[in-house]
Amino acid sequence: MSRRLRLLFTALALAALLWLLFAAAERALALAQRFLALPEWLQWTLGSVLLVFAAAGLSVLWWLLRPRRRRRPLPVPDRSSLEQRIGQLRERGADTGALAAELGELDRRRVSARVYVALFGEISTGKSSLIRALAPHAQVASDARGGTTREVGHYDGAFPDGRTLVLADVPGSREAGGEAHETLACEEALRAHAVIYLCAGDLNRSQADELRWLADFGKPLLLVLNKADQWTAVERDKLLARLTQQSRGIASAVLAISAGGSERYQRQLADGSTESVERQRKPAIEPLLQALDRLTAPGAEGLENRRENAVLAGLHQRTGTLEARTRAEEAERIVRKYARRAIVGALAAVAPGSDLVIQGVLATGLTRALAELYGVKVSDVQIEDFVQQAKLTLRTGSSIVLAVAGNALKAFPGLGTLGGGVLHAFAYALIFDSMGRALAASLAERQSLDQDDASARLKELLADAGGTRLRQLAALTIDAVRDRVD
Ligand SMILES: Nc1nc2c(ncn2[C@@H]2O[C@H](COP(=O)(O)OP(=O)(O)OP(=O)(O)O)[C@@H](O)[C@H]2O)c(=O)[nH]1
Ligand SMILES: [Mg+2]
Repeated sequence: MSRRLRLLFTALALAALLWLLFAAAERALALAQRFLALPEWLQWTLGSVLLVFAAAGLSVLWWLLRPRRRRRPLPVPDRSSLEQRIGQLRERGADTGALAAELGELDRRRVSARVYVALFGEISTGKSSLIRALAPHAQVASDARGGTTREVGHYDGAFPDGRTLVLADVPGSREAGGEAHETLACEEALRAHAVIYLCAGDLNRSQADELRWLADFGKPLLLVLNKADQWTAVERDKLLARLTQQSRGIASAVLAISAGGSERYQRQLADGSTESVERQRKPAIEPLLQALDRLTAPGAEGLENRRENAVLAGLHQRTGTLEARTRAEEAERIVRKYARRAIVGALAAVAPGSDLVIQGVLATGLTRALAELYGVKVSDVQIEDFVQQAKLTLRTGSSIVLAVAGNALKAFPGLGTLGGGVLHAFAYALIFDSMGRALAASLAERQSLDQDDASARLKELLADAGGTRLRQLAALTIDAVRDRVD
């Protein structure tokens, strides 16, 4: 229902409710004198009726105004801008091999003009067993132990009418410690024209999330309840009804099948002994074949656009992640460079107060370098303001910095042996490292030079005496001092 229409309904409902309340009030006033004269049971009845009316009005209002989650389509970049971003990353030394390979696979599949269908679902839901049922000649391993499938496998399948398709078996999700396998499965699902989402019961929260994730990429989806042989007809229908409700607006069809799988039973032998035998259950997948036939009816060409969009949207996210990581690594290099310069500057400053001058210049340089890295335009005035504010923060926080530096001298004995001025130099290393990290984090998140946000982060970092960071800074200080002595 559109928002305007909902507002109109709300207004009408409100007017009706008001009218009801006024009418009731007026009536109540008019009846007030007579009301007192009425017997008590009649007074109660009248009151109850009014209450019921008010409750009904409120529930209608709630139904009209209740919050609804709207699906927003994921951003799909155009191919050339994506290639440009990947090229820039390559120039900056990032490993873009996987992203380029994904683009290559996108083209390869388009040219092959074959329909790709990926199976997807939690471990042990019967994906590999279903592959075996759909492609009887495929050599696929299936096992009661979760996490049997470790990589993506492709198998040739065929519809009863002879139309062919490529089936992708993927590792199951939600395996403890199986994040890398899960990523493989997700990427393969995006590359397919359609996805069969397998479950073996009601959807839990993470399964519902997965299904929604696939739908957000515009994947044509079938939600398939496998192992239907384990349920009675009544139970199965109840489960299907629940799954239909859980996947409304997401799955093209919801159906139940038995992929088969294997079962063990005890066989009686002629000599009276028994042996355990494994046999394949007979698959019952007719409804799936029909639904899949309908879903893939447009053919590879007809489904290609949606597939390409999903792959590009996935690549957009992966490229974004790599961009953020590459930038963060570059930011760290910049921060380390300036922290080192600050140490050297602090050791070199002899005239009282001259270190402040040097450090002011360095702070300006650090701010400018980081802003440039994050592509944030900042004026000289903004930088000057920020450095001034950072100095203010440091003035109030200098006792904390000196305390941390003092502790570091004790904790890292190498520092203490270097003699005078080292405490001072280490304090500056800590200040510049904190300032750089605070600024980088703020620029990455806000895409602007937000002084308050960066200062708040700086305060936090100055007081954070985390072990590894201090150890790195101690090593940096020791290096810088030794270099100076040599
Ligand atoms: N009862 C019953 N069991 C089934 C059915 N299909 C598969 N199974 C059993 O379910 C278990 C897991 O089957 P797999 O095909 O290995 O499941 P998978 O989803 O590929 O598992 P992973 O590769 O670990 O993600 C096996 O013990 C199968 O025998 C079915 O239709 N009914
Ligand atoms: Mg498997």
